[in-house]
Amino acid sequence: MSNRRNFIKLSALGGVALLTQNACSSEQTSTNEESNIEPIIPTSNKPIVVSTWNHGLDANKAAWEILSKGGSALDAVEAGVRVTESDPENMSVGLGGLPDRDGNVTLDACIMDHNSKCGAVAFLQYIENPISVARKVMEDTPHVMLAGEGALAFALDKGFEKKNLLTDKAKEAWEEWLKSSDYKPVINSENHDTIGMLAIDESGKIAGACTTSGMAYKIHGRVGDSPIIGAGLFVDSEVGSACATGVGEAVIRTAGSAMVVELMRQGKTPQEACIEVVNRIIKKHDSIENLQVGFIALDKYGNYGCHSVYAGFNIALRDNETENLVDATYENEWE
Ligand code: SD4
Repeated sequence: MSNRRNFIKLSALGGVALLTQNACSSEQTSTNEESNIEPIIPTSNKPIVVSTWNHGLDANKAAWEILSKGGSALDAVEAGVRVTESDPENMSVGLGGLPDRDGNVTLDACIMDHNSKCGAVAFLQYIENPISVARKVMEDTPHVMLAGEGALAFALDKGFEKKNLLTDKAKEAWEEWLKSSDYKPVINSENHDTIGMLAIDESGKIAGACTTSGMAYKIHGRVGDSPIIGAGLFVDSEVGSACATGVGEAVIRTAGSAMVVELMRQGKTPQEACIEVVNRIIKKHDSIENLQVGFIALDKYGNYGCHSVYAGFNIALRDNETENLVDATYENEWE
């Protein structure tokens, strides 16, 4: 394992961050074995929104529009990730997402609020904004998840438009892939991926959302972690929230996001909790070749952390002081 990091340095990411445990930064390094992390100081940094990858910057803008006017975290995360879903240039979420190996764009999404209410859709086709369908599942049904054709029928019944989500660019990429049809789903070595978003609003309420087109060229019907409450996303207002990006199978095996939140409940900082779950994932796999997974955690005070198996993961942060990208700490460099 190359470039293993050995300590955490806290650094200032704006005035408020000086007082918090926000431990991700390009200059910061970490491991779960040794750390000099200090106790959490409840700064109540709110409102705040954090989301995965570069595309999180635009998504955060939409979320901030709502948060900065006193709107709810739930509305903010839905509006935020819808931006990424509707961006045809983004090839890993919503419209323009890379298809499965048979050429179908199939989408997974979930949303969760401060009351532990949640909704999800899995293996949904033809709907540009699956996060909004997930919210309808949460609000208009007694259920948590709808999948496949049933989810599509529900969405159409709720007035969502049916449309072709396979853009020319994604189709060309798929046709190129078909030439080899090499079934080796590799994700995350590039700097764009699933969007997971966590927010706290002015009133202190927490919500999260997660949405993806999943692994490119996957087997038709494959569902990842992103629509699974506890895997791709988890919110518990007593503690905080977490979301995941990367190889969904590895996240599901460790109940990743729920585990991050539980570790925070036991007293770990958001950063320590992310590091611990990343290391559990590493430990449980014989090989971590191409096994990128990254977590973001946000505690109820607005302290955040982020950590990944490999370098390259970053998060977008927006609060009253800051609007920027923050590099996650990590365990390994790509070979
Ligand atoms: C999945 N976790 O479907 C999602 C996709 C992702 O990096 O985040 N890819 O497994």
